[in-house]
Amino acid sequence: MGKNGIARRAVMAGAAGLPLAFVHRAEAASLVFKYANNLPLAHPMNIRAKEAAARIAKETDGRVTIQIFPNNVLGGDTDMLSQVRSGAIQFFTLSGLILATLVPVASINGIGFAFKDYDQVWATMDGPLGAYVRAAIGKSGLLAMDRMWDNGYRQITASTHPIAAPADLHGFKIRVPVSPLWTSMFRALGAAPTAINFNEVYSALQSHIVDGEENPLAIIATAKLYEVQKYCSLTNHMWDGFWMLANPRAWARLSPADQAVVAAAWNDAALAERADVAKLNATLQGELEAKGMKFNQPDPAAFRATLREAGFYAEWRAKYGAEAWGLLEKSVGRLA
Ligand code: X2X
Repeated sequence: MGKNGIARRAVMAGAAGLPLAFVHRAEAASLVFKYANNLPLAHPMNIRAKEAAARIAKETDGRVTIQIFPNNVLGGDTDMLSQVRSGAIQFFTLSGLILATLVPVASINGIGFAFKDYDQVWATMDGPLGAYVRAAIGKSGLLAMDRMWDNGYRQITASTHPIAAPADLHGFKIRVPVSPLWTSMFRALGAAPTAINFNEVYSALQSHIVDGEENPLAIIATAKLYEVQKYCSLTNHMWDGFWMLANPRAWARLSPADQAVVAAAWNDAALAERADVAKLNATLQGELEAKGMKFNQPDPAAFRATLREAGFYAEWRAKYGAEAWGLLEKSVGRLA
């Protein structure tokens, strides 16, 4: 009998007889969870996630191993959303706006020009509106950790011209992420948006399938979008953040104590990442200018007025419903 035969017999005997050593090993075996995301390794999200993974391994005595799959190596966002729902991946950070393809209210933080500053953002998303959205995510069959991770205030980049006023957006071929809110907002501003997952953005810009896109400075820098974009207009047109999503069946395989360790590690990492991104966004303009990007700072009032006149706020208030909209306005003041 060859080596394979012996190995097969050993496995079968183990399964049937369950000798003590075998059971012991099985109990000690680490649960290996995949965490996937859409951002480059250099982005603070991946830096802090790596630290969290090390903390989780240490504080669970090796019972939980997190493998990180950055930079869309497991697919685009809409694909990874299917994977975390099916359990093919166990953790996934996703923009609330894209998650809205499954949980409609999750895009509410992206309403145009809603948040005056970061203090207002975090008071809202760590407060009642965040809890409301998390509950909706829970009902949809996914689990969201308490703390959102910062993506940031979004800015418009272009290869063709700076965006200084709403008229500069007329007919502008702009990539937006896959999300009804994004498409609706840029249509209301008069642009011609195309929904494209982030893993295809660089090449779409390079080949001029679109002339522009919009993202926070930390992404424009770490994903090297400055290589294929000339202008950056500091529109701050919406705030975007990521929910750390877990597959609930995978989560249920953890003991309550290990769940607490994993949740604390992800939530603390989110807080550290928020500070990193805020710092980066304050300093990156100079770096991007040195790489050749031209910056301008438009007055947001005209963009807001265009959205209002197009019925954008009224339309989305009706979509989200009075309760969610009320929670948002309680934090940020009247929008429509
Ligand atoms: O797709 C984008 O533009 C990104 C990376 O900002 C999001 O995750 C929404």
